Amino acid sequence: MSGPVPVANTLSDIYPAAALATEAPRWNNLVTKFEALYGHPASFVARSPGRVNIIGEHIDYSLYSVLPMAITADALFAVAATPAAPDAKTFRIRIANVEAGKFAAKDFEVPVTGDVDIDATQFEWTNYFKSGLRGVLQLLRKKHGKAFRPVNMELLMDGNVPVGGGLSSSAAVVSASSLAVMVASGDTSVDKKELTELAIVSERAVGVNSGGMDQAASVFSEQGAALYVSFSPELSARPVKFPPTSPELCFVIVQSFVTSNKQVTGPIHYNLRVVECSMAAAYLNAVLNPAGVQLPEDAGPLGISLQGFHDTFFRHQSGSGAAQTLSKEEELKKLLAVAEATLTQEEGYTRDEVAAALGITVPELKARFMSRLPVRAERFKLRQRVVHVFSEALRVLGFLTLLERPVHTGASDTTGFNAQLGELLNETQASCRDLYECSCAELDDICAISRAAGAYGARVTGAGWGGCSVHLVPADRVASVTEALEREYFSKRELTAEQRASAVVVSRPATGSALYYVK
Ligand code: NG1
Ligand code: MG
Repeated sequence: MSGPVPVANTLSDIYPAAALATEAPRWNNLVTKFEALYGHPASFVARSPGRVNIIGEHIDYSLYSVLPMAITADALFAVAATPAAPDAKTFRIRIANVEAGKFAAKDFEVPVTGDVDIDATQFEWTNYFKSGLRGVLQLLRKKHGKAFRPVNMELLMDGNVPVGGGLSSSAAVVSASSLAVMVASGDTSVDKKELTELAIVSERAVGVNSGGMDQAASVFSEQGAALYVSFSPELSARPVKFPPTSPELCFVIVQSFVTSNKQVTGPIHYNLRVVECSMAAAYLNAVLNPAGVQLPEDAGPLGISLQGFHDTFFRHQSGSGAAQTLSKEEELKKLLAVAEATLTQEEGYTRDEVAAALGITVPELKARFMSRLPVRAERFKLRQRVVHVFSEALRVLGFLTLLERPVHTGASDTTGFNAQLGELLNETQASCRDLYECSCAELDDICAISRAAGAYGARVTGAGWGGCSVHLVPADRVASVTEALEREYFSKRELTAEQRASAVVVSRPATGSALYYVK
């Protein structure tokens, strides 16, 4: 389902009816402020939303399918472009934020043939824009060669995805920035797949070995549907509608207000998990596949993935005569058993042990897995990580099957359909807590409080170690879940009024990236 990013004619092409009362003034403010700031109107607005992941956590970078949905909160860029002088050595970017007090306007020149300077060690609000800009320039130079001339751009941003809360404000900004720069540069029909791939690579350039779920969800999502995103054999996405259920199912997003910043904790959390999964793929390949088999180079952040091992493993199995076609579920179940029998060390594996299994030296191991971004660990818990990945990939398939072939169709939930969806979420939470170790005490508490107050299921969403959680709640229990969280969690923390207001949000699946031409 690729194709160009849609052009919206009215805001109701983008937002659900309930959101229009707040979105219309927000957009008016954006274009009015643009004109006041730059002295002429914007020509278009590029928009990309945040996302919440429903199920499929920490498996995108192992190239297993995931099921996120876009939320209404988004990043908007109002844009005007003018051609740079034909002999100009640089072009000029002026960028500002509607929250001028919080984010200072920036004005910078970029060499027409050179690169965009980004200091990833500095927290600078324009870094994500710059990473999008850099990615687009590289792409357009590759596409059009010398014929490509960058343009001067004026931009005004308005973003309302909470930052650092697990809702992917970063992917929203990078996707919207990339879209803005593409269109400003004259590529007005932007292919969704191209935009997603661009945003994935651009975001990796600012210090996180991320998978591609956030950008795919931000770009491809459709209103009223979750998005089934696959990364292998190539990036693809399709909307999956939620069947009508009674009671109606609500997605409730709850903030823990525990901040976990990947730029800071990457070496012991996120980036370390990416390294562990890639090492596990290499380890399983070395131990289980015939001697000499190399894992294929793929779109995983470190170039090999558990999905790559998965494919080679079954290719060699069927090659050995035991040809038998297994469903995806059966393959994953088999891999789960094989991995548990192979990776027996609960305490983890040292560098020496992994290197020995791969038949390489420790310096070679470091160069291959730990040179791109630093990680800190004495032991790599390959068994726990792999068991999480294979079982989580199975849960995604289970969830998808439930949605696409719901047993329940009647007016009341007699078959326990909602409860089955919820149970899968709860299993994910247990796996994230015990095997992947990406939850935290506060998130565990939040999930327990919510379930006790009537949620079908609750779990950490996004990278974890803080941030957000997602809850599947029957409409008639949203109030009691909210009250319980207020009483047992939020009232015990010191929160600002702004934090209180965003602590619990009921979210409906929203639209992905869009363009709007200012009339
Ligand atoms: P967050 O931190 O919620 O944006 C991150 C990754 C995803 C995915 C999830 C875990 C980035 C930009 N995104 O999401 O690709 O791996 O963690 O499922 O790092
Ligand atoms: Mg992010």
